[in-house]
Amino acid sequence: MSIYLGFDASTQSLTAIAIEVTGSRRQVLLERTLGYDDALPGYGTRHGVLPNDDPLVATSSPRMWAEALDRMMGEIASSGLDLTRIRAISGSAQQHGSVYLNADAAPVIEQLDATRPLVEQIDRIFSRPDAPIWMDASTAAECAEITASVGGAAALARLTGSRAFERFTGPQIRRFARRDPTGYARTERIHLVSSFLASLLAGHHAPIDPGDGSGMNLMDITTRAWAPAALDATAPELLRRLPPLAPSWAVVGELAPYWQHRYGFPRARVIAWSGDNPCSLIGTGMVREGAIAISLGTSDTLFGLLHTPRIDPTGAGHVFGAPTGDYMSLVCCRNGSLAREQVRATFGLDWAGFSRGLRETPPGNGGAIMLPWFAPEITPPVIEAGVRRFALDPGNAAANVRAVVEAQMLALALHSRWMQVTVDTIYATGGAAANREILQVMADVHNAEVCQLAVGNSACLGAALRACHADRLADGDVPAWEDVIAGFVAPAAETRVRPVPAHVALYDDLARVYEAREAEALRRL
Ligand code: ADP
Ligand code: XUL
Repeated sequence: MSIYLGFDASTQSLTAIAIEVTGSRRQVLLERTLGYDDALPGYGTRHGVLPNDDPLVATSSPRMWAEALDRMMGEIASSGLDLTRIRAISGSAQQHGSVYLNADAAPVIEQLDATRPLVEQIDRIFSRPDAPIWMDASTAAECAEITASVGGAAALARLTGSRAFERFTGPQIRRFARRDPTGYARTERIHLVSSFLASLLAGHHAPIDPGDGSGMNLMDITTRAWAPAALDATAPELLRRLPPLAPSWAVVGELAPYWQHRYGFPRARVIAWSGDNPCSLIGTGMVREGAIAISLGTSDTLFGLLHTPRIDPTGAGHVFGAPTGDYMSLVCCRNGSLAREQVRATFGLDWAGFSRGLRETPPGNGGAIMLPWFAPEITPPVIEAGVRRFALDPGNAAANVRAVVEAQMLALALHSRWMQVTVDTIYATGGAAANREILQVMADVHNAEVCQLAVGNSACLGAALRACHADRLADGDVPAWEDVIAGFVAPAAETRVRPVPAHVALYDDLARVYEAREAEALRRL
């Protein structure tokens, strides 16, 4: 029996999934989540983000992520799972966030003392105490400078797969190098969240995979190598500070002695970690072109696999590397779960009450529309937050519930048109995919059946499946992705939500109105 372990270090929590793969016998053996705010309150995060007076700034704590990993490994060790059967471990992490390490990092993580907690030992390895994360919107100036330096937004998108985005790692590095030149000078290695956590597991600096590397505005999307023009436009002597790029199935090394001696883990293979969306691509079974998945996590994302890169001419979407070696298209809206939660909190509702609001209001909301920019938005780009309401009574709970969900689904549909995929089925994942009323709006807006998956945390499952794939490859087998995901990535048939033709027609019209409202609001910004 072989066991594979996957982690997902997402914005708000760390999840672990252990899967068993023995021939056709495939099952999830363990699934655990640790929410940062509640499990590690000493860091003072809210929804996984450190408090900051500037609404454009969003950072988190790399120490907290490390402590969460240490604690989760301890929990897995005492869960009764047969650790000796673990063959490989991989992970998924929120994308774009960056961790800045000094010259002490390499020797410290190589010689971790198994008698002391991890977090006590890594205190002095950071050249910057916090890590900017994907919710940060403070780098507009750096984006403009990088764009100008590489010859414009279209040129940067052709080179790296995306125009410059505030949350992408390159603009974040530029801001750090400029605001804290001493800290930058002391920085020996800049990791993504994914490669940082992989490094802690392996006991040495891990590489970055093309799935997460393409979220930096630094990687040549076609050659999957660092792009010199982008590096030069970003910060001095950047190349030597970046980890190498390696395929998503690269074996980083063996689990470091710390984990073996402290918790009794075996010398399992550590496989390169990737971003949560690339991992979700695997965990939702999007291993063929022509299907899409929508993840309703902290961010709302829509993505699908591409065999050849296709750049969004409107500049809203991204092309990333896929962990299969192909590409993936992606649209990301920041005002996802936290916007839904804000409406819920305003009216004192629980999720049942939120769903009731959707059931009690007609599709189309009687013409009421919301532009749900509770926080700065990524798609479409809105730096100054502010919710807009059109014919929508701000005091009407049910109408506001419907308005936020309809707006989110219409925005995802509108800004994914460039992908040119006609879908008949959408796989829904992420925390809010548990909500059937939300999925009904998704089905009606996209005119597609919506399925939930048996394993809800597709990013974490995708990481475990990638560990299995890479382990088999390293043994000389060349497994087909369909075979890797078989038995795990199955739509739960009873959860299928079908579009209602009358609602589809209505949303067709509403989409045009929404598009016009959005365009008008963007013009006024
Ligand atoms: P992430 O992986 O980005 O941390 P998750 O995919 O775990 O996020 O989703 C967490 C979110 O799921 C919570 O912030 C919450 O708003 C949302 N959620 C959980 N249950 C429901 C529900 N029944 N209806 C709508 N949203 C829900
Ligand atoms: C994708 C993005 C988010 C984060 C957090 O580009 O910014 O989806 O990966 O989940």
